Amino acid sequence: MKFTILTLFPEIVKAYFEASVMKKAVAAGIIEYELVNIRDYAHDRHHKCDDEVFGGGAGMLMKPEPLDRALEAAGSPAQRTVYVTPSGRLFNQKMAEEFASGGNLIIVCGRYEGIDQRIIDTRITDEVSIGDYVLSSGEVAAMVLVDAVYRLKPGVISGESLEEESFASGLLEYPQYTRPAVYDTMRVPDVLTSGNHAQIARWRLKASVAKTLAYRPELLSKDNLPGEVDSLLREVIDEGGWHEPGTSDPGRTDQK
Ligand code: 6GU
Repeated sequence: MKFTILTLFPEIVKAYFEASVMKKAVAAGIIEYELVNIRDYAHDRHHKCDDEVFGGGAGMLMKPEPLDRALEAAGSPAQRTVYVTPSGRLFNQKMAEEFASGGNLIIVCGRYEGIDQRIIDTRITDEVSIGDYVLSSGEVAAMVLVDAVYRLKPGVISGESLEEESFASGLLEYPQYTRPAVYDTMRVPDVLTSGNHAQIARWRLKASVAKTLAYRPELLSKDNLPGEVDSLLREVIDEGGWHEPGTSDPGRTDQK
């Protein structure tokens, strides 16, 4: 799968593709990428890419001509072309899965107040926002989108890891612990060191339910949840719910 990123600041995005898990996926040929500097398609003497907004108002907009030429060269709109913008459709795991199972992606990063609507009308297939907050530009949002998508491609991450994580089951992921079993007087819950796999699975599901109830209660009304969720939810509520970070923890042996 190839990601073509159109940006005025390719250097922001470059480091992301050249490190860690992404670097390995590129070396393995699972992922290809191309960073296109939109400014290379601005043909005037000053390589101008922005201009004032018709109708007035603060801020500048990205001009249509350089973007249009850069997108034409990249293969848009025949190829799926995403514009990352706070006024787009809210990104989620389901969209990440859909992008991952589709073809190559072109991603446009906006700067300033955004891009000319005529480019959206003619070249953009998807407008995507990564959340209800405003970023200074699209590069970070583009990296969020790419990251959520590429890790779902076969061979990047183990299938088991993908199945266990938050959202795969419709619930937030349960707490996890590694050695030492007692750290600074805090004990790992006994059940996790018991070797009883049925009890461990139950503890994890219950902890997932408790955490989801505390942080994302709206997720509990979905109808794709594991069958035991209802009864575990009742237990969680009876027992007082989730312990927030920094408050008393059932694994602790003291009250520090
Ligand atoms: Cl995709 N871009 C920008 N600039 N800000 C955002 C966003 C995208 N998603 C949420 N905030």
